[in-house]
Formats: sequence, structure tokens, C-alpha cells
Amino acid sequence: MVVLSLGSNIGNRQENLRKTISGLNSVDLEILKISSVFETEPLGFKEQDKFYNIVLTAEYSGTPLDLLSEIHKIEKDLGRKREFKNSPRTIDIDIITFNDQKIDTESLTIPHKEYMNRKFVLIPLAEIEPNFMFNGKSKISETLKKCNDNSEVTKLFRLNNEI
Ligand code: PH2
Ligand code: MG
Ligand code: MG
Repeated sequence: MVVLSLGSNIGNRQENLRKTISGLNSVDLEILKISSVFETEPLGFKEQDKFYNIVLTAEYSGTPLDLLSEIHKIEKDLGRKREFKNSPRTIDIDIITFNDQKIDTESLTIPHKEYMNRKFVLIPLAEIEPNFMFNGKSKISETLKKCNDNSEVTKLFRLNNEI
């Protein structure tokens, strides 16, 4: 199982999430579950608009680098520009975990380095996979308890008919 985190804070955030899901559906990725949409305060670079964040789970038969290149295409199609680290974005798609694989290269680190410090990832993931274990040992509820992120994460609504 693959866990992806999606975030948007430019333009029509709901529409950006919807278009991204449809882009992911059209590559060789079988989406299993999609969380509610959460509105979240920006972490890192603070002087930017709030995000809409979701987490989804999927099965993927290719390699992590195959998936990364599909993700970059979808981000580009949605008009993503990389201006500076943590700059506002129409869509950011991050691979959080990939079948318990561990990868540490310049272009890709799995599991994602920051997931344990980000409530905008942990809360939506706990909603759809309450029994999720990181690396087969660390339960999502425990990871959430230990998380120092105090930013606001507000559940808004579910996207309909996306899978
Ligand atoms: N993504 C970041 C940095 N900060 N903050 C929120 N709330 N949501 C994000 O998706 C996000 C962020 C880097 O990718
Ligand atoms: Mg990111
Ligand atoms: Mg990213």
C-alpha cells in the first residue's frame, strides 16, 4: 500500500485536489481510500494562504521512481511552479510511505522525512487507516500523540465520487 499526501493553497483548492485525483486515477494507480478535506495552517513558510490537505491510500505496481515521475507530470499539468522551498503551490503530491520500502536518494526519501511532525498528514491518515503502522512498529495514534505540531487542522467535508 502507498500513502500519498496532497496539499493545495493557490486558486480553487478543492478543484485542484479533484483534478489531481483524476490525474492519479489515469496512471496505473488504484486508489483505495480518500480522507476528508482538511483546512490547515501553513507549516514552515507562514506568510501564505491556508492549505486544503487530504491523504489517500492506493496500490501501485511500478517502482517508487516511476510513481515520482507520474507525480511530477501531474503537478506540472496543474501549473505547479517551484519558486522556493515551501512556497505556495497549486498542488503538491508527496509520497509518505511505499509498501514499507526505505529509500534515501537525492530525488526521493521514503518514508517521507517530515510526516511525523505534520498533523496535516497524520490526522487525515488516522481517519482512513486508524490501524496504520509506520515501518510495521509505530502506530498512527502513538505517532499523533508524540507529534509537536500545534497548528490548526480543521475537517471540512468529503470529496464525492472520486474513486
Ligand atoms: N506543505 C509543505 C509545507 N507546509 N503546510 C500545510 N498546512 N500543508 C502542506 O501541504 C504543507 C505545509 C511542504 O510541502
Ligand atoms: Mg510537501
Ligand atoms: Mg512535494
